Amino acid sequence: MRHCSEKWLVDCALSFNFPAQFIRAMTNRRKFIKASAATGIGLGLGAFNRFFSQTNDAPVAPPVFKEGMVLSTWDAGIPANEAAWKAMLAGGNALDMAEKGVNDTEATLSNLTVGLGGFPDRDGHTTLDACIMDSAGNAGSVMFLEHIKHPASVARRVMEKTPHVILVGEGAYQFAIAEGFKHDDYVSEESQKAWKEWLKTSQYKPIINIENHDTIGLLAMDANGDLAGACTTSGMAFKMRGRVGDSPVIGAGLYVDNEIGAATSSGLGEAVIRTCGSFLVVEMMRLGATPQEACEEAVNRIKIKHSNYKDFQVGYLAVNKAGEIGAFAIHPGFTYSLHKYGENKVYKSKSMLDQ
Ligand code: SD4
Repeated sequence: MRHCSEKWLVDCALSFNFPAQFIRAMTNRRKFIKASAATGIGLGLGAFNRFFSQTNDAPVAPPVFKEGMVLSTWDAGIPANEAAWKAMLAGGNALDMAEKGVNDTEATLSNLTVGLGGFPDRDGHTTLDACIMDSAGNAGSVMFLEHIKHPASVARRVMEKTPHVILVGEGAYQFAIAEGFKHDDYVSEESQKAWKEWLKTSQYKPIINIENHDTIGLLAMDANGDLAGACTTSGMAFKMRGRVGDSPVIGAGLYVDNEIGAATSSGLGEAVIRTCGSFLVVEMMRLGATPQEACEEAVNRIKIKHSNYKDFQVGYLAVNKAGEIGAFAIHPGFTYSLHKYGENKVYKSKSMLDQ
């Protein structure tokens, strides 16, 4: 059995470019775990303990949260959380909760960032991206899908009924129709009007927290403590035709590992894709970070890799198996909705630029 010395840990962390405060936290945690293993405590550190279960440290069983909870992006997450909760009360598992939750947002045609009411691309067409992951690590995704009301449900069918993970464009549409989804020609007057206004300058520049920020990433934990997630969007307003952001990209806009936790994102997808954001958050939790620390590190990674990071917004949400959550964004203004302990409320995320 290999023993991980503290020096080995620090060397690894340095080679992964972890910030100093994280390395400190990691080594402190290790000391804490050694002490807590002796006394039988170790709350909130299940993932870390599992990481070190190959060492001489005694593993401590993770305190899995089993009361059910839902965490989703922005204020628009409130009705989605409610729908997810209903799915759980009706006997659904985490995957059903995730799908039904985001379906509610997709059906809200006044939402200008999700579903068929979403802002169009620069050619005037609304194109939809979505993905879903279950607690077994299965994943499904659709990208650049048009005329289908519930892309997240199509993503679930891709996951459950095909040998693939991703279907795009025409192929995704054909698959949806073959699966019984209806062609829908809905066009939002409001988003068409905004597009015509945009055409006057044709300037593609995300406006932080203002231009379409209601993409829904939803993380669900059922009464068994199992995790699943879904993310669905019409993407950045007035994007180039064919552009796909982070939301349907497994590991970018969403990642679920039922052993550890789950994460999702909203904001400028390109920055999230470049840094494998949601995967990074989950992997940081695997190494012992709290969900909050993990979200902060993912935002920090964006800062390190983007000299223009002040010009755009990205926000992350995360949950671990203990039901602890994290939320962090580049700018103030990122909000999230949390359904836990019988309450469904909006909270303001902390952010890098108001610290
Ligand atoms: C994208 N991340 O397509 C999405 C946009 C978004 O709230 O999150 N808007 O890049």
